Amino acid sequence: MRSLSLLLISIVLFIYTSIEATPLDPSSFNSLRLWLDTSTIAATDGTANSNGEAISAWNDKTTSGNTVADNLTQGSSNNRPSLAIDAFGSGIHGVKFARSGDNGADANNDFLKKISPSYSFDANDSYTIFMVYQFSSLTPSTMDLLALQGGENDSRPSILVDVRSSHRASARIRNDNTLGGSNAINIVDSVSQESGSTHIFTIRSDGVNFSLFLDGLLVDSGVPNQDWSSGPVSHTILGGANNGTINGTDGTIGSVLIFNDDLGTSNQTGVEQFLQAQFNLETVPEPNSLWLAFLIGCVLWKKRIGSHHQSKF
Ligand SMILES: [Ca+2]
Ligand SMILES: [Ca+2]
Ligand SMILES: [Ca+2]
Repeated sequence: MRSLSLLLISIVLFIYTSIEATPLDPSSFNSLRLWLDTSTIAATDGTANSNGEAISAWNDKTTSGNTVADNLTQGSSNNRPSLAIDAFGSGIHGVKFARSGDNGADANNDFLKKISPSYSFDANDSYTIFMVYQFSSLTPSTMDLLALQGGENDSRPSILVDVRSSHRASARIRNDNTLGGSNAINIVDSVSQESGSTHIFTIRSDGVNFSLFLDGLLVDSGVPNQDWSSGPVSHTILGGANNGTINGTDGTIGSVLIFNDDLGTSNQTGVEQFLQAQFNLETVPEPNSLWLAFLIGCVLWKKRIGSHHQSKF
């Protein structure tokens, strides 16, 4: 009986060590197209070193695969976001976006953008997007954190990572219609979030459907991509949509990663664990953790049966 228990424990340990995903450095993937990292925030004065100073660019850190520097920039002072020193822990800074008129902000939404970057997506393309976002204490209405648009205005196709109706995470794919076209908008099921909390948003598309994950947990899947008849998504805007003028963000962004393929579950978890470690976040669950729990349960049950038999004799 004891040897059987030891065998089961050995099997569990073997399976555990073989399924435990290790953090994967995003730069190890050739499909990485954009990496806005906490280390590449560029202050207007040339040195990102004081809280609240204006950010004129967030530089692309991609060093493998596509090495084109698709830096997002902002030339207008009233539209520049600000440096949030130690937003995610000691030495881990973020970019704080203010929404027009909120919290004493000026009348201009803060945003960063890149027109016609080296990557673009069409309706039947695969892609994977990660984003680290910290909710503000504000209770906002609709905010578009990341807009990959077909043009600078709202009447073109978009992939949106956004927050709707007070701290609810969502993602949308929109076709050529404007916001008013109700059947043109796919809203992935939302999950309420606490103010001040930090989360990893992940969107994965296999070229047919897209899925939204929050902190590694699936929120919704099987949402069809739209038919972008007017051309691919080709503009990247952080902090608002429609060239940054609407649905402004009020919160802090720590990282944005865009890959031009579907990373798959295992690699997705690895990148999420990388971000979790970098930004001092809660553990991203293993996809096979339920199996592990089941196997541990089997061992405990087996041991209980064993001790029951012993007391009987
Ligand atoms: Ca400075
Ligand atoms: Ca790049
Ligand atoms: Ca502003």
